[in-house]
Amino acid sequence: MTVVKLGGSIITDKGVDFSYRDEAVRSIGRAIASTGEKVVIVHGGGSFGHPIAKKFHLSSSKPRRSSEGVSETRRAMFDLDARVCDSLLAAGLEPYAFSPYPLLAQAGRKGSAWLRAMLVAGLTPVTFGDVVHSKEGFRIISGDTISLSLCESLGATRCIFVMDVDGILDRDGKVISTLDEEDANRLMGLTSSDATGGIALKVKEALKMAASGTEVAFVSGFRPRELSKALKRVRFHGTIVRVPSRD
Ligand code: ATP
Ligand code: IP8
Repeated sequence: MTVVKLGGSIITDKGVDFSYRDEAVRSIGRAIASTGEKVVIVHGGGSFGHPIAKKFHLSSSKPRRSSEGVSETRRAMFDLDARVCDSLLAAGLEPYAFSPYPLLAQAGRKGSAWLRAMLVAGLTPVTFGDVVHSKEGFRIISGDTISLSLCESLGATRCIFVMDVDGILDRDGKVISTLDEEDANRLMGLTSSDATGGIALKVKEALKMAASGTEVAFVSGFRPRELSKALKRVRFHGTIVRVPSRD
């Protein structure tokens, strides 16, 4: 079972508010469908969720007492989710959209039994970065963090992060084919203007996944053939994460 995180950078143009990339998501959907792999899809906020979250000062790092902007941000995410599901349906998948909140509130493998049942029935569960509430207030939970939780609760073999670039890039813009801890530490210092921490959060969550035994890959959604290869676990153009062995 594989968790696929569709980054906001591939499903939308993050430089243009509310710009959805239908054809890119369809070709990603076709690539997934052609492999026959069991996949849970998580998508990010891109140019739908992030600009609204930013407008209302909602973020993953600082919870806010006020509920201002919560409905608007979720509205944008549900709008984006409907578009993603339409594209996946057109690509031959049977998406089953759900809000991640109840699943996150019910941690552990037991809480995800229904999700497993959906996979067995041939559906493709689809969820997304969301706004959640805890005793400190409202905050954004990134699709990257949700992907980590899902990998843990489902015991996923793999997580594939799909973005608008070919993988994790070095200082010269070249793809790092195998990301080690040193590369990761450097990237974790990078800042981002979006609501959830950009590439730094992604790498942080990827390292946690890899440390608990999930294979992690980064690939471009503009190269659906490479995504198919990553799903089939054959050599692909992109990045894999290597963590030092504990012995
Ligand atoms: P969203 O958070 O909206 O779901 P996403 O998951 O696609 O989007 P981003 O947070 O936008 O992820 O991070 C991916 C972006 O980070 C890429 O579009 C790329 O331009 C940028 N980036 C910055 N530094 C790097 C790097 N060293 N390697 C790869 N991408 C990088
Ligand atoms: O784009 C953020 O999820 P991400 C979701 O995966 C919202 O970090 C609501 C902005």
